[in-house]
Amino acid sequence: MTTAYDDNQIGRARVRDTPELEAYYRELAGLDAGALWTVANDIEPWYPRPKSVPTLWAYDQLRPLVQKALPLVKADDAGRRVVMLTNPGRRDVSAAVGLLYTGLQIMGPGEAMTAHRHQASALRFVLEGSGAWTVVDGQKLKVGPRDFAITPNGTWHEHGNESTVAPCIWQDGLDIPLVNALDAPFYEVHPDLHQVAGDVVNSSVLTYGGTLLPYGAERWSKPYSPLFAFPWEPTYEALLRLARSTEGSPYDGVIMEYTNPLTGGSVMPTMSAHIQLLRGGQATQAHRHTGSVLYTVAQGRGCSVIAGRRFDWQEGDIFCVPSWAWHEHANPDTSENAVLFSFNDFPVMRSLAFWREEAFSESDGRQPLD
Ligand code: 1HN
Repeated sequence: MTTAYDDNQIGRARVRDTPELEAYYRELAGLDAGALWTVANDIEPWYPRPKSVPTLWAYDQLRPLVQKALPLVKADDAGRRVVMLTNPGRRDVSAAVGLLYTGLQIMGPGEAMTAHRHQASALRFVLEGSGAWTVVDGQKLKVGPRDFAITPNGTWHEHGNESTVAPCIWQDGLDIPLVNALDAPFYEVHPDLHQVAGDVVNSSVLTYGGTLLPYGAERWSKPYSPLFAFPWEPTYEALLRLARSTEGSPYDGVIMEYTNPLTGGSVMPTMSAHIQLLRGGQATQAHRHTGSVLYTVAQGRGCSVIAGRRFDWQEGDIFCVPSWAWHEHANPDTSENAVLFSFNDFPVMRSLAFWREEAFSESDGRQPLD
């Protein structure tokens, strides 16, 4: 009898090697060819088998090492002074999970980085420091702790830290491994090394950051959000308001997507981001879906069970959920909300029609290992 996911059945490749076949495979290899049935079950698994493994990067361990980079390398020599987070299964492509890259960038007081642009899209989530600024396509933005900002594909960007005393650390998220996997990377240094920024700081927040749109907004025709920054205070307030009106999702708690205000869609074509609140004492149900997610603990503490492994987290920690991994979150502290920021490749999954999701529904409530 065949069971589900058994490769020893009609419809799957089940050719046994013989000396004759092995000689044949060598002949094919000599012509840069091969027999599909030797790899078919590996390249077409029954369901996603990501190389990425669930991983947590503890901020209290990484922070001193990120700070150590400040005197060790000059920003101008490094380009960007970043400690990247590499998934043990994805070191070959510098991914933190799936085809997503993330890292912690530190800028010393008064530092400024030169401008460049690339095919990859980038996003930032600020972890500490109050002096960070960035110029995205000529627009100066000032960002503080827990603010979220985007640097869409192809936009010139540069940044710095105007504090006179404290460094700034922010998390970068990029789709670089995706762009590289598709052989589509481009990179340019700004011819003048810096952009000429407009006079109005945070102009996109002033223009598009409310619940109303400016007249004529439909003339924006770029494939990304015209709103480049999402300050923390209104974001958290929106989350608390939603929490007053709904129970939220059984899998994600009270969750909101940062969106392009003109379309309601993701802020950039390849990556989207969420903010979610887990109420004190809340434990979500497990589910899984295609698409990779990187979570950053914005506030509070809690734990997640990912593919059968438990990860305890607190503010500043970053952890990943690989595609199709069962996951559930809990905030056991009954007196405090826990808030998770996350970004993902869902727009890619959706636009390519790869999106699938499934609720975990075993009566014993324990996650299987895959
Ligand atoms: C990049 O452009 C930045 O602009 C940060 O701050 C991290 C990682 C890989 C490639 C480009 C930035 C990056 C990056």
